[in-house]
Amino acid sequence: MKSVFSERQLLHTPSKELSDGEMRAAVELPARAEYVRDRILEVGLGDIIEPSAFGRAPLERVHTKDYLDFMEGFRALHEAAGRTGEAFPFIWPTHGLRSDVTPRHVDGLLGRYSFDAGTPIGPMSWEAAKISADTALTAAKMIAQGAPVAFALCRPPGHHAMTDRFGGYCFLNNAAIAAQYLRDEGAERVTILDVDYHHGNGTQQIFYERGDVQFLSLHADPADEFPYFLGYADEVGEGEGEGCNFNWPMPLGTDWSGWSASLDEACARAASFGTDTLVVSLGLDPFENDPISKFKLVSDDFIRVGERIAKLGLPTLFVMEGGYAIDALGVNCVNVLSGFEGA
Ligand code: OKP
Ligand code: ZN
Repeated sequence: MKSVFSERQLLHTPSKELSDGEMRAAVELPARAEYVRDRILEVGLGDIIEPSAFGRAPLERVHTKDYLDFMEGFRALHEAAGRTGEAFPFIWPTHGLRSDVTPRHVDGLLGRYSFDAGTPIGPMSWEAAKISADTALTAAKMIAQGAPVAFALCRPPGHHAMTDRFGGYCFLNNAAIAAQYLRDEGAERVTILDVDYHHGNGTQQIFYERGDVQFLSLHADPADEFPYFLGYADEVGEGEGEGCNFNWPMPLGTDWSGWSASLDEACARAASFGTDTLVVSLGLDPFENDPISKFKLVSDDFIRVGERIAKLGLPTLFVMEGGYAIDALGVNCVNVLSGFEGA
């Protein structure tokens, strides 16, 4: 299968993040993508194509214009405030504060357009995020033109990004942008299957009232794990989208037996929805040695993930999300893709 990737996605270089009461070394590092790229080349999975530029239109199908304007203008505001490194939001318009005002100061805007303090944003973050979205769109275009499968090596990841807020290391929702693009190019019923360890709150929010894009997510119980405030089993969609959103929160410590049972249920949902095109939000952080996850999948399990998804027999776009066990990331990611191709 073909993959899409650009080295410009490496321009987002977070150094630290707020974790356990300290500033610790960031985990969403450029090297993540390099390990995956190197493994693709090592096993000869297929060509790696440079993304083409799609411009703002496909981003505006998912994100608000004011959010995209903020992201585009962030670097100038950040530098005008005398900063050169990375910034962290630290105040949000929560209950009791006004959410109908847009501050001028960059710190106010950071709060308006984010939902956590765990996502360092630097001068080049927007550039990298834009190219990451272009990577998803370029791979989606291959599917729209008839390819049975394609892999978007996206980084930074996307599934936490909401219509108008960044967070969870995500700025643009690559999978959502790709899914909407596929709809606009003629797919009728798209399913996004999110296998990342963390709930894809952004993707869920974006499509929650949509009956044409189904969202299925397997993840750690949000009562115990980020993003804490979304991803529960009773979130089933609203309005036209009622019955098109399904969550499989699982206990910490879940291994292949529990996880694959949920995957089977999710695959049954994809089939009964009448899905014509599948987008997989491919997080590799359910891995047993992932530094920020408490699931127990082993490297070989990822081959089975690819095989199970292939059984759906659908045109499938894989979009990379999380996964932080850097030295195993290439193997685990390519195991899913090889498992899919070998099935
Ligand atoms: C992004 B993706 C607190 C760290 C909070 C946020 C996790 C974002 C995961 N110690 N981390 O879904 O892999
Ligand atoms: Zn994750």
